[in-house]
Amino acid sequence: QDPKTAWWTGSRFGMFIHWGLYAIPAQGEWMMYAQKTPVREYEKLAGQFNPIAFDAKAWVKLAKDAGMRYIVITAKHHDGFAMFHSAADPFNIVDAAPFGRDPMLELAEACREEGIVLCFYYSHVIDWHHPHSLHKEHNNTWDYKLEEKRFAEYWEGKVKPQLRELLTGYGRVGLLWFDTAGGLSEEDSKDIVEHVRSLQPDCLMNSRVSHVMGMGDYVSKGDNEIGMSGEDRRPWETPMTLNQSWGYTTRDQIWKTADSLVRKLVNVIGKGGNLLLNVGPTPAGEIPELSAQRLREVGAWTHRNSEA
Ligand code: FUL
Repeated sequence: QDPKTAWWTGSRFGMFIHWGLYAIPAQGEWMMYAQKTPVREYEKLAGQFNPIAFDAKAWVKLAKDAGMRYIVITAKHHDGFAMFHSAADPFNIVDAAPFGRDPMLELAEACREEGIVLCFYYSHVIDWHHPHSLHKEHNNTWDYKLEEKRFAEYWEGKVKPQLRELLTGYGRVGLLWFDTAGGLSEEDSKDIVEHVRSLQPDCLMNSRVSHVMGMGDYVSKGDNEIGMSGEDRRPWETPMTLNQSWGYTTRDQIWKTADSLVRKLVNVIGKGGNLLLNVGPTPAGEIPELSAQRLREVGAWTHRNSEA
């Protein structure tokens, strides 16, 4: 057992939070891409984003009640909007939205008080807002031309500076959850891993940091996929949603029951993995009551059975 990953493998159960501008149209976090929304149009959502009901303490308390030990929240998803104050790009919640608060700072403080480990999701390759991000397939081709891409401008000008901000301004970051690395070169993959290590040597990284085999400190399974194959002994985690989408949506009302969630949790833990269970907060900043209720039910079951 690697001492660096011990806190994480011992945690077993974490809260995943997909929260961003995409909560406003409420059609999931891929909406911008699916509808080819022009950047100038999408930016208008920031002008409306004012989640005044956001209460970091309440979210952390809910995670705790559910029996979760760490929180992974979208600091930046594929739409490129930073949910933290960023000097590297004004397209962020403090500079571009009327809200004017940095929810990541508030969460960091609430987590510290409650002994929950705060972690950040960061979409390092897909970024539909930035003119120079470049992914293998999912690019913003309605605003930008592929042949005009200068990837280094995105990498050095946004990704690395923003990671530096996240790793220097919020205290200890338990792990960085990277995603959809399609097309990232081996050289850039190593570069980002070294960058993170130089800033917080103990911060873990998931395997989605790169498609180059064996990178990352643990294996992120496919979405909702449980278990490792063969004799692979690396630590692993299943990311799972309560319904069928990650970002808040009013369309998807197919919810897993508390009973089914408990079985999935036991299944994952029994096979030696971690479960990262997702909630999608509303544009007002609240975790939908039905999701909160499910998590509390799972927590109640866990508490009952750990006392017995
Ligand atoms: C996927 C992303 O594209 C989804 O939007 C979501 O974040 C999921 C956890 O990972 O690869």
